[in-house]
Amino acid sequence: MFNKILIANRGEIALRIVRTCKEMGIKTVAVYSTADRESLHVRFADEAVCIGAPASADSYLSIPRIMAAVEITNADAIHPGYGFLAENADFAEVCTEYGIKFIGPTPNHIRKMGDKITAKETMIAAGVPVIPGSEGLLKDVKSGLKIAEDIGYPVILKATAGGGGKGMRIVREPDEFEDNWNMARNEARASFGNDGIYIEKFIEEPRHIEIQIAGDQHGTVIHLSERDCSIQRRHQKLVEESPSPFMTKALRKAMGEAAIKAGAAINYEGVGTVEFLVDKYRKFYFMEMNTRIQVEHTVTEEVIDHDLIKEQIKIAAGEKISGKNYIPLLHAIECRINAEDPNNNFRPSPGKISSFHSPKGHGVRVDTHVYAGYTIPPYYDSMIAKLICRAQTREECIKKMQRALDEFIVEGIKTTIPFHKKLMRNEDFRAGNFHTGFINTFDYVDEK
Ligand code: MV4
Repeated sequence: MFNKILIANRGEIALRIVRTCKEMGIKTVAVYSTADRESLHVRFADEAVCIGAPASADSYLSIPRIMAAVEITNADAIHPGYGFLAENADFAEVCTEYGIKFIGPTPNHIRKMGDKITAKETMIAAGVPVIPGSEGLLKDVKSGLKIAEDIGYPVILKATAGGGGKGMRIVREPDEFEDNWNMARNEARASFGNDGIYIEKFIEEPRHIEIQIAGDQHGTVIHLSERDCSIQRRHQKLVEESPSPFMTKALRKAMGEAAIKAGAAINYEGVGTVEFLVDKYRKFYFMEMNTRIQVEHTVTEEVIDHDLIKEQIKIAAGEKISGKNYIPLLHAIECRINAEDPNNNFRPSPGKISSFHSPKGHGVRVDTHVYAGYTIPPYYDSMIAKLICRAQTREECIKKMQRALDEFIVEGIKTTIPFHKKLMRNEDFRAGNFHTGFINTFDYVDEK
């Protein structure tokens, strides 16, 4: 087992990792930018090293600065958290060259899944269902039009370097093809420096359901059930839950098996997530694989009663996983509390938190690095806390979430708490009747 883990991240996830390390008897090193001196991840780690200026490029994204912190603290492993360098294959490679264990998959796994066309080809070879579309990149408008004709409109153009919706265009008829093709290419080139585009049948009103998997260094891959992440706004998840209200026993079995196939095909090491689109007929299609721990891993932890960060660390240290798959024992929902103004297009609302009271009680979990008197810096993402509730049933879980949201007091800044209160009262949400377009039809206006 590791002696000392350096956490190459900030905020709630850095604190989340510190907590598990403490429980495992592993020493921790926090790194922080000058904007993050007062964050709880810095306070609770055994050691802390300032690695630079607030801008991510000068601190949390700077490989040389992080490796310097590893060297002076003598850490033997790095946990990258999510975001920043978590899916940077070059960083994982540098770690290996330094003899430092990167807690996550190999550089090869990261590269394979980071390029969407390569990921899709790998899934086809593994026998995982994928969305009908082009084989590989589109060569030109003419061949694109031909494929669109074959698979039938509407179609969607996607950037192979993409993710998060950038470089994505829906095309509803042949007349619109060329303009959308040009826009997708330009956006992809500007965002990723790679204008490779592929085409797929557009799935109408899908659900986003993802399967958590884990693979060890001995070839075992398991799944840990699903999360429904259909409640998103502009490709930012707002609410996640497990089990999915759309799930059936048969669908979970089929999706679980497909996710295991996906992981086994690449000999996956670490925890990862296989994302699927599920249509209204419960047909499911591989979309992407995330090779990191995700923000919403907590809902899985709550429903299967397992610490996923601990699993990551044990896998990285070479331990075997049991080989058994997991099904949800309870229901859990996570609401992301962001420093954003939901009345103002979710505009970021950084600043000083004048008062902060976190909900408590049975079945309520709050993961956060903030507190009363803390100033949210404007440089990073706006998530300041995750509120996770769990109960025996979805109905009880929603009631508990409503109670917990009512108890959650954050003053001095705007937050997404009122948005979540309204969502929890929505009839369609309560009935489990929603898809990825739900938020576009849910118009949030303030309570008062
Ligand atoms: C799709 C799709 C419909 N059909 N692909 C959005 C982000 C990117 N990772 C893939 N995305 C989508 N791909 C086909 N063939 C609809 C989306 C999509 C979406 C997916 C998951 C969660 C939210 C979404 C919101 C809009 C569009």
